[in-house]
Amino acid sequence: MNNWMTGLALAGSMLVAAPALAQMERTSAPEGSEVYFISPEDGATVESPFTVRMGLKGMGVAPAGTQAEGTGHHHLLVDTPLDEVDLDQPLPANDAMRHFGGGQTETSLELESGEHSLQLLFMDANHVSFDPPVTSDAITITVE
Ligand SMILES: [Cu+2]
Repeated sequence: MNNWMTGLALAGSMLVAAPALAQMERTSAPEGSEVYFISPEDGATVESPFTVRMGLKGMGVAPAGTQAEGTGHHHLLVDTPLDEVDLDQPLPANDAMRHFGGGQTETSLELESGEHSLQLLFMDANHVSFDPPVTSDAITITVE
C-alpha cells in the first residue's frame, strides 16, 4: 500500500469515528416507541437470501447523521444476544451488527443453512441506543 492509499484509509476511519465522539449521550425515545419484524415471523423456515421487513411505531426513520428528534435508523443483530451489545457505545458495524443508515426498512439477508436468531435495534443518528433501548423481540428462524 502506498502512502496515498494509507492516508485515504486513515481519513476514512476518522470519518467514521468523528460523529461517534461528537455525541454519545443516550436520549429517551418517545413513549410507546416500538420496533418489530414485519417478516420473517418467529419460527419461520426460509430460503436464503430472504427479505427482512422492519416495522416501527412512534418514531420516524431517517438516514444516519440526521439530527432530528424522534428519529433514528434500523439495526439488525444476527446471532448476537442483546446483552452482548454495549448500549452505551455506538454500535459497531459488521456482519453480526448491521446498520441501515440509508433509512432502509427492508433488506435481503443471506445466511448459512441452520438456525439463526435475529433482533432489531432502533438507534439514533449516531448509532447510539435510546434509553431505554428500542428493540424488537429476538426471533429464531431456520434457513434451509
Ligand atoms: Cu447505525
